[in-house]
This record gives sequence, structure tokens and C-alpha cells, in this order.
Amino acid sequence: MSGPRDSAPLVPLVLALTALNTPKVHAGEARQLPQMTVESEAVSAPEAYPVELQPTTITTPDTAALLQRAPGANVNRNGPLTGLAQYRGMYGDRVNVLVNGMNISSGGPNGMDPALSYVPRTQLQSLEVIRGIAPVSSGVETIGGTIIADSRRSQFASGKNVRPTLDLTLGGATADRSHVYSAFGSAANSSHRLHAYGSKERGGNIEFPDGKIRPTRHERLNYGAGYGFRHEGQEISFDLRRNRTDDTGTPSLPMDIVFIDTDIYESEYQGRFGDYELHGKLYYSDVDHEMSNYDLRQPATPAASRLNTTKSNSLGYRADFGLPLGPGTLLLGSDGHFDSHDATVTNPVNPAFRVQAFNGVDRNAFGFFAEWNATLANDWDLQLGARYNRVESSSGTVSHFMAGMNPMIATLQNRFNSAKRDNNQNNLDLVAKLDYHLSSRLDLIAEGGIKKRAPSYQELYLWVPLQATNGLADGHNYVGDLNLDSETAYEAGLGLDWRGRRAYAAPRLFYRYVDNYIQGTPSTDPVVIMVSTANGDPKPLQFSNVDARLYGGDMDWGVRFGRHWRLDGVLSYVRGERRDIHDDLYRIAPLNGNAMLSYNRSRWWAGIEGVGYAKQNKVSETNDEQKSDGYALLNLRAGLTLIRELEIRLGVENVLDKNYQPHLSGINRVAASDVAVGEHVPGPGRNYYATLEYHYR
Ligand SMILES: [Cu+2]
Repeated sequence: MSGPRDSAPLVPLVLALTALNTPKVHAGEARQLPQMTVESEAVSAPEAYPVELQPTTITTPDTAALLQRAPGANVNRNGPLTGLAQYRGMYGDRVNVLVNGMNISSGGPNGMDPALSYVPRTQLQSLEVIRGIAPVSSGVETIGGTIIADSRRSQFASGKNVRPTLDLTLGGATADRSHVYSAFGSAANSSHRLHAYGSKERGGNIEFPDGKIRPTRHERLNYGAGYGFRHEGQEISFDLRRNRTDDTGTPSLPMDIVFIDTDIYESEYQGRFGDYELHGKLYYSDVDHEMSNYDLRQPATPAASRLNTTKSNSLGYRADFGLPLGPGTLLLGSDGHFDSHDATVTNPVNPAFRVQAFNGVDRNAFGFFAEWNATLANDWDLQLGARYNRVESSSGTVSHFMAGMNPMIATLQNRFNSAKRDNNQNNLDLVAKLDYHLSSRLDLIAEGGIKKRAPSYQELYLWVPLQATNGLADGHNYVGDLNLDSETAYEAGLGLDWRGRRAYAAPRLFYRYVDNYIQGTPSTDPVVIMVSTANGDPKPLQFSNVDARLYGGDMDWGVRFGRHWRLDGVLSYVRGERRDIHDDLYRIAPLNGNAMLSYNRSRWWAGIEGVGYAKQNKVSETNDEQKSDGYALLNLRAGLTLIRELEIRLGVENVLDKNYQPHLSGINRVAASDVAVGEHVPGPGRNYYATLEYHYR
């Protein structure tokens, strides 16, 4: 399992070095208990918690599912490939998810392809959740934290001779009758490295004890190649990745994925000159996407058929410069991403039907930051960071085919088209983190910060009542507000890191006080209400600035006994409330935890895992959110190295075939399913899986 805390990659290092030369934790390594020694360059900074990959299975295609294994993190699931990251009660655009150091803009307005969906589980090298307040250097907008996923890449070898590697993976699972196969090959010497990879995944509708959840099939092809060149402390690399997702269900959303075609291009430079370090990154992503309500499900009537054709692209950059300053290192940098979005709804049985949900939308977010990480005497580590962000949003004019006939729609359209649609935000983030070494085995961590997030394009520019909400999936139609302000979170956290000889525990407490939190509130606009009522929802919500607070605690812990036994676990709790009215926040993870007892030998390991979720009765009245029951699950997992190159992994998930409904899984919208419309989408029933891995080194 990953050896997180011993190598505890310091956040600034993780970010500055990125995938190029950060030593990556290998999935096959046995997790070591944390040690208190920090690496040479270490200025203690908030740690990135690496999710242990060894006990997980590549037959769960969605990388975001792994977040449930990190303290404070979770996933809002709308489909088998559609998992939106949640951290400490914030999700969607609030959480900064970096894939190979990039912000990848989702291709459609309902977040069907969250960033983590672009690194299939078979290609994942590491997944890390930064605990607590994200450093300002970790991304442009980080109000809800930072999650870092890196895909597998070639590594430089030593010497002039070219060393090839090959990994082949094959897997299958029963709950969705899925299979996956993937390949990763590389060739490298000390100055060149080259790699190519591809994976193909396919699965049917997921079975649960009462039948099948429709539609939850998935199909994805993901492939790419990369090259890196290193010379005298400098390195440059290029990568490109293609993703082809075909018919894939999202039963909590009004439509399913017809296809998602995405190309991602990246280039990166890293140079070290004495004590100075220079790093730059430039990347571009382009998404073509279609979703419909008639390919994988039946619309109520043929006239209700809808196809949403969307396009999105994004250009991103990052440049940073690290230099020694006093007893620490100063990191200066600038980063940004320039995104554009279009979405047009049509109806295949009515050629006249055409609604521009989003047209010519641009959102340009860029910023400048300074972060100082220092060791003050032996007992104190300090991080101070400041960032200025500018977020400029704009939209073109829109049109609706009914505007000529329906005066209500004409009113909405003309109002939007004649309004000033630019929304510019100037935001300042501040972060201070202190790590006090109470003893060689115990650290006290205190942190405080102010973080801002500018409104998303859906929150600003959704002009006609629709369910285009970046995956909120509460069943309500929404409209935006052109005059939204940025959210401001004031956050404080306190924690301990204890690393005993045979045990460890790292509890954290946090409190987030949010002004101008953006949340749907019942629309009072009679035109919006009338148009929305005709479109199925008499209670449309409008994105508004309200006041909120989120607080809670989370921890990871573990014990080792004997030479081979270990028990490791994670516990998370968060509470989200409105401050302006008496209500709770929507889709917040209930109290949850998991623990795994494992027996580890050199050639094989086996584990028994328990997962528990409490009921969630703190739900949002505003969003008409349903309460949910608690549940507990039992999983069995094992791995065996047959010969040196060949590894097999087996497991049974949900051994007791429990019928359970994760609170974060959303509400079923599909009639022709064994799940009733309006019920929480259940989790998979008993699932057997097996994978075979071949490694040539
Ligand atoms: Cu979509």
C-alpha cells in the first residue's frame, strides 16, 4: 500500500515538481507506518494524503470512487463514470481537482465528465487529497480544497542503455458484468523517456438486490502517449491523451452520455539552477459531447425527446519560480485557465426545436501567488501564502425557438440578451499554516485562511429554467444570476499528527464560515416560475448569494500488530448549514468511515474491510432533499504474486449483498428501472472481481 506519510511529499514540492520528478508511490508497495523523519528539503507543510491503491480494484472504473478512502473526502455519484469530488462538504467547482497538474474543464453544463474521469483507474499512478486548507500555490480557485491525481508516465532510467517496460492489465467484475483491459509501455534511458498507453472499459447495467439500476452501463476508451527529455538539471515533456466515452448512464441526471470526445495536450518544463527552481506548464483541452434522454432511457413522450450538444475547451498555464528566502523557500508564480462553453438543446422529432442553453460563454480565471515555506528553529514550520485572482466571465446572446410564439420565453431571452452579461471578480486569498513539533512523535497543526471562488458559468448564465447545474441533480430547474458575487470562506483548522512505534493517528478539526455562498433559492420571478412550471418544475431555484457554515472533523489512523497484521482506517464528519435561514446544505456526506484489517506477506496479502455510513437526516429543505438511512458493508480483498511478473487480485465487495442507498448517489430519474423514480440510486449488490497484471521490467 502506498507509503504516504514517510515520504509525505510536501505540498509545495508536490506542486513545484509535479509528476516530472516527484517520486511516486508504487501501488504494490506495502504501506509503512509513518516515520517522524522528514526528508532533507522538508519544510513541514500540510501533507497530501495519498489514497492507498493496493487494496482497491481497477474494475471500479471511476477514479473518483477512491476519494471515499481519504479523510474528509467523498464523491457525489451521478453515474458509473460520473463522480464529482467532495471535500469537507464542498463539491463541484469548489474543489480544485488537478489531473497531471491541469484544470480540465468539464465538457457539458451538468458535469458528466468531471476531471477525475479522464484518468481511468487502470492508468492512475497516485491520488492525493491535500488535508485542510489548500495552499495558495495548489491552484487558482481552491475554496473547497485541492485533490491531485497523476497518471502513469515513463520514468528516466540510469545510464545510456534504453530500458523498456510493459504492463498489461485485465480485469472483470460481476455486478455490472464489466471488463477492462489496459496496456502501458515505456522505454527510457537517463535522458529520454517515452511512453504509450491505452485502456478499454465496458460494463452493463449495475445489479443490486432488487434487480438492475438502469441505465448504468458504461463504455470508455482512453489512450495517449508522452515524451520527456532531460539534460543537466532541466527537463521538458509533452503528453497527449484522448478519451472516447460512449453510451454511459447517469440515472440521477435528466439525460445520459451519448459520447464524450476529449483531447488533452500538455507540455511542461522544469529546471534547477543551483538553489533556484523554475517550472512551467502549458496545456489545452477540447471536449465534444452529446447527451440525450432517448438513447439509454425512454422520454415520457416522443415529443419530449431531447439532445444536448455541447462543446468546451480550455487553455491553461502555470509558471512558478522557487528561491531560498531566509530560513525557507519562496515560491512565486502565476497560473490560469481560459475556458469556453456552448450547449444547444434540440429535439430529434421536432426539427424546429432549438434552445441555446449556453452560447459563447467564456470564463477566464488567472492569478498570481507568493508562498513562503520555512522552518523557524527546529520546532516550528510555517507556511504563509497570498494570492490575487481575476475571474472574467462573459456570454454571447442566446436564442430559443419558441421566443416568437411564447411571450414568457421572449421576455427571458430579451432580458438576457439586453443585459450587461460581463461579470468580473477580483479575489484575494490568504493562507497561514503552522506545524509545531511537540515531540519527535507528535505534531500540532494550526491553520487559518481566507478563500474566494468566483461564480461558475452555470450560476451566472443559465437564463432559461433548466437542470444544467454541474451535477447538483436535485430535480429542480435552475436559473442563474448575472450579478452574483464571489463566495468568501473564512476557515480555521486544528489537528494532530501522532506517529507511534506501532500506531498512528492524524485527527483534524475545521470550521468554515462562508459569506455569499452560492446556493439555489426559490425563484420569485413570475416569468421564470411560469416557464419552469411548463417545463415540469413549479418550484424553480435561482442561484443566489446566501450565508453558510461548514464544520467537522476527519482522521486517518492505524495500528500494526505482530509482523504481518495491520488495521488502517479513516473517519469523516461534516455538517453544513445555512446561516441566513434555518436550513441545512444540500448533498453533504453523512458521518462515515472505513477500516481494513489486513495480513501481509511478501508474495500475498488478504484483507477484510468494513465501510460504514450513518443516516443523513440533516438535509436541505430548499432543495427538497430526501433523508437517507445508514448502512454497513463488508468487503474481502486479496492479492497474490504468482511469479515475479504476474500478479492476481481477487475480491468480493458487498459480501452480504446488502440493499443500500448512498446518500451522495442522487435520486433516480429513470422510469424503466428496478429502482423507483424519486428513490436514491442504490449501490451495487454483491460484486466479485478478479484482475490479472503482467509487469515486465
Ligand atoms: Cu452532459
